[in-house]
Amino acid sequence: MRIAEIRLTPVAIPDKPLLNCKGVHQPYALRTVIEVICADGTVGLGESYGSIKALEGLRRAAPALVGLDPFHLHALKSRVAAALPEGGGINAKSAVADHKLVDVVTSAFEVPCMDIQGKVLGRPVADLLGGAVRETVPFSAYLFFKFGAHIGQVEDEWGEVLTPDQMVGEARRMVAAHGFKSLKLKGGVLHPDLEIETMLKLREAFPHHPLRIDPNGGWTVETAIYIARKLEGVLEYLEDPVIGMDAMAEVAAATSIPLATNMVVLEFDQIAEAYRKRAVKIVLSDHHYWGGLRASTHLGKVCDVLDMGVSMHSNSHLGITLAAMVHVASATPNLSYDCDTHYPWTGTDVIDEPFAFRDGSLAVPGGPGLGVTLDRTKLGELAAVYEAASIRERDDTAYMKQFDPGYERRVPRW
Ligand code: GKR
Ligand code: MG
Repeated sequence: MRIAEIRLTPVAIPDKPLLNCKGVHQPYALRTVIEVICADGTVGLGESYGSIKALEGLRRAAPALVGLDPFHLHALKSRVAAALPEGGGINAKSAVADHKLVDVVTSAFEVPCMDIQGKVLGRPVADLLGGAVRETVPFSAYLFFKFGAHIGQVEDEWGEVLTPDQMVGEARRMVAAHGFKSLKLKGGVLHPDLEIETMLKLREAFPHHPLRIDPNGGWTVETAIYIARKLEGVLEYLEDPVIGMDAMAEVAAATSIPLATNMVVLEFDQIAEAYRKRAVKIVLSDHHYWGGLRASTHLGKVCDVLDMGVSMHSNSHLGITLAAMVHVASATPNLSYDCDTHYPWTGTDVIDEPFAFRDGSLAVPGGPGLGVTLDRTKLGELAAVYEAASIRERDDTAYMKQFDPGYERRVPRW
């Protein structure tokens, strides 16, 4: 069995004006839909980032994979590494963390290869990862402060969310619509006292939901310790309160709340330092940059050995990514936290049967492979949106400046 052709389709997904410590989401989030086609006609699906560097890396590596056996995943990685000798990172300058191109591209092609393997064997991808240890995978409601409308557009269905009470309203709607059993707030947006008030109001409104807040390193060590003291006993975990391993270690030493990260531990090489410095108690996995689905289960094992927890990170994404997330989460035994997902904000998809959360969870697709099929009409529509859009790179700060010309990117902000 050999790979005969690879199709890469950049798409633009309509997004909401969601706020974070670096600015606001642009009207579109960019992704790339990947189709790996074997000589016998079997097609594997994948999804990855749509930013310029990621897309260029995918385009440069794809020809090197023609002729590869989709079961040969070590060879896949070496071919990708050979095709991208200068490696480097994929993120735009405005980002605060970077992801290695070779890992990102390897992962992007590993998923469709595993989809193919599953189709050939008649088994779900979860079975290729050791088998599902849970039939359903729970997700948390990903809450964002937000503007009511994009520039030049009418107000969206969520309206403006810029106060603690409005945030409780957003959470109620999210939970009512999808049944989520835990809540994660994207913080670092409002003044710290308002974000503390928000968490306390969420606690009051949802007494039994585990709560998390993630300001993406938007706080100084001093601010983070102040906030942690006010939220002792309230949070399940505190995600990336500050930037840098040493700063995380300082905050960790000052609070009993476990610290989680998708910003200081992004690669296997960084785990030892985080462990030594006791900087982090929970690592967020994400198959898009950890090197793939198998690498994500390896991360689970490493964390298990080090007595660290595993949760799952998300960026704006479509259903192909969500399918992969569900398979790998189901097959990572110690992934004991509800996974993040931006899916409820996406509102559109390229798969024939978009996912619907039940009690905040998704059932592991029965397969074979990822268990999802491509809606070509939708793919064509979102590809046309990409072609027509002027956005080629995520830049939350530049877009924020259109709302507020005096806005400056400051990390930490508070
Ligand atoms: O969508 O604004 C966002 C998030 O801030 C995202 O970019 C982060 O990567 O969700 C992510 C996180 O947990 O840090
Ligand atoms: Mg995070």
